[in-house]
Amino acid sequence: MATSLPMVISRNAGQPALAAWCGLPDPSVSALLAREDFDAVVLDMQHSAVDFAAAARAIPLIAAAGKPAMVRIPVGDFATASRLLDAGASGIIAPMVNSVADAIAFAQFTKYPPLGERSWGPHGALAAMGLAADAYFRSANDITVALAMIETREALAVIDDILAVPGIDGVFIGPTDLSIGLSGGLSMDPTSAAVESALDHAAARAKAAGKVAGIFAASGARAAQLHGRGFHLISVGSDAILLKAGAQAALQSARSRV
Ligand code: 3PY
Ligand code: MG
Repeated sequence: MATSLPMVISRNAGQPALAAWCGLPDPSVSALLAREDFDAVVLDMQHSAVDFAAAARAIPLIAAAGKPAMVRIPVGDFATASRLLDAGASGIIAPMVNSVADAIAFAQFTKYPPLGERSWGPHGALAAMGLAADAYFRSANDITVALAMIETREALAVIDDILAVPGIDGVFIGPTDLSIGLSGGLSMDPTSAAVESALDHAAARAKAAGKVAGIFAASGARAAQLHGRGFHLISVGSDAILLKAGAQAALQSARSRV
């Protein structure tokens, strides 16, 4: 059976799972990063050119590397969440889940009854997960995760209620949007004091609910700062950030005199 996020989290025994974050649409990019020492790979359909076809091609390549393939969907696009799970995604990250109603709608599309109303048709999931239909049907609600993004003042105010929604497996903090919301639109600073205290609060509430806490980190250094603060899943930069940093480092050494 393919590795699921709950398996990775339990295997890591307290150490956060580190995820690659991919917005470059060619599946070869996420397949390449899946072969590095990341614990999971996230495909971002909210703020990138990754569309459903690109995600559906990337998911089996990530699964073949033994890593859970997670996808961040566009805002409110819960029907696409179902299709991505059918394609073999191990988990869905839904941006801007700002109310209990949003969380319930998200769970409806990502969980089979009795938790939700996901419709049967896992065309790629059986191969990606290495499971027979019956085994996938029986385990899907447990091995695939629905993570609600907490990235507004409204969401933060009802985080306990969002975490309490059956079928919601955890939260994923978007620190940049959160900084915009918490400052009333005055600043964008994902490491502001207000965000720091909000993310500690969010991790503590997820722990109290016995659910997953995830967060986006813009760099390895930021991921290291977040280490040990209660997060089970931390994304590390992005494919574009890593590519740019690699290019800059290579050119710097090529131009340095030895
Ligand atoms: C945010 O920081 O708002 C995010 O959504 C991370 O990608
Ligand atoms: Mg965001």
